[in-house]
Amino acid sequence: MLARHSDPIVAIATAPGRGAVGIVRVSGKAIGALVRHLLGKDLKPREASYLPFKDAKGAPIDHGLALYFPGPNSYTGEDVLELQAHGGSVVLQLLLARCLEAAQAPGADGAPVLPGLRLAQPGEFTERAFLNDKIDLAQAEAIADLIDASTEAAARSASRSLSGDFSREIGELREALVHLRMLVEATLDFPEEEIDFLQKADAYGQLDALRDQLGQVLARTQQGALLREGIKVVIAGQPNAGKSSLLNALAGAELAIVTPIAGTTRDKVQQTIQIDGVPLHVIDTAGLRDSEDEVERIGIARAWDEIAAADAVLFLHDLSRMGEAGYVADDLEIAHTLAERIAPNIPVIDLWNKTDLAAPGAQMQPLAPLAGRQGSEASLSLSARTGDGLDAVRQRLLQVAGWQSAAEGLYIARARHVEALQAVGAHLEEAHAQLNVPGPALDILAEELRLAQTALNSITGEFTSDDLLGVIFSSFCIGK
Ligand SMILES: Nc1nc2c(ncn2[C@@H]2O[C@H](COP(=O)(O)OP(=O)(O)OP(=O)(O)O)[C@@H](O)[C@H]2O)c(=O)[nH]1
Ligand SMILES: [Mg+2]
Repeated sequence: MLARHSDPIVAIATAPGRGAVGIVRVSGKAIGALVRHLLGKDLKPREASYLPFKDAKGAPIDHGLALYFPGPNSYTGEDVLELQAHGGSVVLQLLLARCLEAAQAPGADGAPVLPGLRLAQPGEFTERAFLNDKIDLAQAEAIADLIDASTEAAARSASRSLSGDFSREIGELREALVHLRMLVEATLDFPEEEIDFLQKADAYGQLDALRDQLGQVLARTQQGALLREGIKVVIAGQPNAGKSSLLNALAGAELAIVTPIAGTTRDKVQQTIQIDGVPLHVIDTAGLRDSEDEVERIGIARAWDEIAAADAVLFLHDLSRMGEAGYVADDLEIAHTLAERIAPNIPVIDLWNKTDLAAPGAQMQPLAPLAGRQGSEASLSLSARTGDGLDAVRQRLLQVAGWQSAAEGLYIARARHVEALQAVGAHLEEAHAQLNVPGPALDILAEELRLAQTALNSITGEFTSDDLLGVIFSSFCIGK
């Protein structure tokens, strides 16, 4: 543990601004002396006391409630003091300064009351809770996700992860893995009985069951990560196809400028929308064409950059112009470039816009260079102007994002968790391959299983590097 992990810390725990109540929170290994110095008496554990909060000269800064939670029965696992005052920024700043000052004041023995008390860094209270085994790393992340949740589905799922649903599934996987490792390690010690022993103990069946179980957890974790992180959807197509109109229709607001002038959009316009609680980061881009205009050319280059980084592309066509040979040829050229520039696993959804203007029987054929790609299965038509067909677009987006349904019992997860589970899967596949050749190399098998466990452990934070902890906790708000 680093030295900074043992300093006593203090912070304003409530959001900045005006509020009925504001909280200053202190955490440290032994803060009883600070409590006495600040409040003039000892506090009963976990009982609210209504008191004046006085400055160094004895004049009250405010009156409020003080709560004392001696460790380990506290949020951080250390002694925690909470001062609940009125929620004004000046009052809380004064209280915070008073705590820091009181900590430096000489106590009965002449030494400072609470040496080393300092302002907490973002997430440091929760980091303490993790380091003191109050919660694991996945639960700590769920606290941040609960605070950041922007939809009911995200909040409920974060709450489930926080209460340990996700960690429990990881724990069950770990148990099964440890059991299998014990078998293999034991066999290593008695090589003459090797294969027989593994067969009798059904190591094969255990590994298969473990792979199945991992597959299910991975599928649920991917749903949880989708709920938290969403996907990036780029709207692309020729000028005037109605890209900006589509963004506005999806967002339900006039975000991007719409005009009949081809080349209206230059810079990208981005908006996060929610469909079924899944966040979709939708980006409207400049219409794709050969242009002499310097500004438009830069806009088009940016559009291609966005397309290259998309998780899904909405390729918009103008139904009212499908009769123009030149228009169709240009669409085909864009389709060729799209097929070249984006990975084959990125879905491209063809959308035929302006159904309200379309000639009856207008062509809606998927473009050949993109045929066979996910998203191109069936054509979709809509009118960004009237909103006709928009729901089907939303459903198709959810489908290509891989969203199953707003199933009950979903827990929130992060891309980091998905990657860790995929690494576990890769090691289990290696182990499976080893076990299924004649005369398996048991030491390689054992090593693959060990690596699988290391990857699994990184989710809940056993043996996680300090760098990773820094990244995770620095994204919290101060005072949490
Ligand atoms: N009738 C009809 N007109 C539409 C529809 N969608 C867009 N338009 C019109 O088409 C014109 C171009 O729309 P935009 O949304 O600006 O098109 P864009 O693809 O963003 O164009 P650029 O920004 O120039 O690339 C505007 O006059 C829109 O009102 C539709 O579904 N029906
Ligand atoms: Mg536009």
